[in-house]
Parts: sequence; structure tokens; C-alpha cells
Amino acid sequence: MSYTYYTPKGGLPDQTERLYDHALFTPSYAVIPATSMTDIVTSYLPLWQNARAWILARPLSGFAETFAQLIVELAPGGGSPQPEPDPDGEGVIFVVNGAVTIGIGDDVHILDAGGFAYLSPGEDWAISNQSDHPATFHWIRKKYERVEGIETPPTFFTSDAETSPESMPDTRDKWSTTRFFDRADLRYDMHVHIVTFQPGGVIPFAETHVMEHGLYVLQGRARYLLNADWHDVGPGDFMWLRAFCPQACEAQGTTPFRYLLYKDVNRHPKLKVTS
Ligand code: UGY
Ligand code: MN
Repeated sequence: MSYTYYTPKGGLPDQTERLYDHALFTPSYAVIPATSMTDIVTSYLPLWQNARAWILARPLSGFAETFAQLIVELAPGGGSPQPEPDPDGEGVIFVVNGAVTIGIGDDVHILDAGGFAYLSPGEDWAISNQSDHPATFHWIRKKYERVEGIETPPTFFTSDAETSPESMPDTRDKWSTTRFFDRADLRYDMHVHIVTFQPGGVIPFAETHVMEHGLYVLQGRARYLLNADWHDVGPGDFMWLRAFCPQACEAQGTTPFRYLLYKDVNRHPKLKVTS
């Protein structure tokens, strides 16, 4: 199966356009549609060169609590020798377009579309675009939650192409998950997976769970249930789902519906609201 990875193009819609239809920010979920990802909503980042980012989520009252998610576009020659400012910051890089080089000491990894890296908290890594074309990737960041007696998890590299999707139980391959993390490894406190639905595949019940989600549509279309509302979503749309926000979906059309899914996992719930 050949996969595609939607990449924001930037620019600014023409004055004849009216593209404000489905951007939504509610207490339990948000939808940032692909059409919102124009040039004027990008940010520059300190210690990054020739780079700009669509910051889709960050810890904020009434919004994401456990993660930040950025789509970073690197021009040729762009990058950072010191990408992560937080000493406890762990991260996932998932490339959607072009190629990036990640260096860790003398170790060099080139990731192209579908390439995946988990960067351990405190890892001394650098990133650059050494090609002649722009490169775009998701960078999902979380403050690592240490647990006494559990080791800090190691950095690893993999890709969509080398990870076989696992069919979800009793779904006859209509719903599968490409798991980049081993679910049994409790050193990791975040997962980023790709969820795939074949045409007509569904989440047939209202999933409601303690984990928070960031969800970015890589390809295909679906109707997605967020809390009590159904939304039509397609390539490049981003959704944030608060902990316990009910969710379900029905894939539409004739091609697979696929999304990159962030989830906080493997830790006790806090017994007090922390700000
Ligand atoms: O693992 C999950 O929580 C996943 N099934 N949720 C989702 O796709 N919305
Ligand atoms: Mn879920």
C-alpha cells in the first residue's frame, strides 16, 4: 500500500476565498483545519535557523495539558544544533515531506517521509536539512514524567515503512494501528502511533479515556465524533481531544483514512489538579 503524508503549503488564501468553515476551539476539543495553516500563523523558534513552525498545541489553561505539537518546515540548510530547550523534554519527530538529518554525537540518521525518531529526555541531538528541498516534520514534545525505579527510555529510530500495522481485535483489518512504541514498555510515558481505517472502517463506540490526544490526518477522509459533534475531516486537519473527550469515527471515500495519534500513557493519575 502506498501511503501519503499531507504537508501544509502555507501561503495566504485569495481575497475571493471564505475558508473559515470548520475551525473550532471548545473546552473539550479543538479542530484546526488544514486551511488554517497559512504563512501568517507560523512562529520562528530561538536557536533554529531557516525554520518556521505551525504550533498546533501547547500546554495552556483550557487546552493541551501534557504535550506540544509543532509542524516544522526547514528550508535547505536550516535546522538547530540545540533543538530542545527543556532538559526534561522528550520528543517524537515524524517526517511528512523531504528529508532531515538527525545527529547524536557521531551517529547520523537521515529520515525521509514516514521516518520516525523518539528522542529521549536530555538527549544531545541536532537536526538539519542537508538537501536542496524544503523538509517538513511533526515535532511532538512532552515533559518526561520520571518514576523512581524506572529507567529513562532510550532514543530510537524507525519508520512507517518498516513497522507492520497490527489489526485491531475482531475488525477484519478494517481498523489497524502502526505501533512505533512497545505498549508493554512502561519506561515510555507517551505514544505516537498511526491509526489506519480502510474505506468503511469505523471506531464503533464512543472511546472515552483518561489519555489526551493530538490527532493529525495524514491522508483520507472521515466523519469524526468529538464529544457530541460529528465533523468531516480530511488531509492536514488537526484535532486536539481533552482527556475523556468521547471519540469515534467512520472512514469515508475509497482510500484509507490515516492519522498520526499522540497519547499520554503508563503513569498514575495525579490526585490533585496541577496548574
Ligand atoms: O488508542 C486510542 O486511543 C485510539 N484508538 N484513539 C483514536 O484513534 N481516537
Ligand atoms: Mn483514543
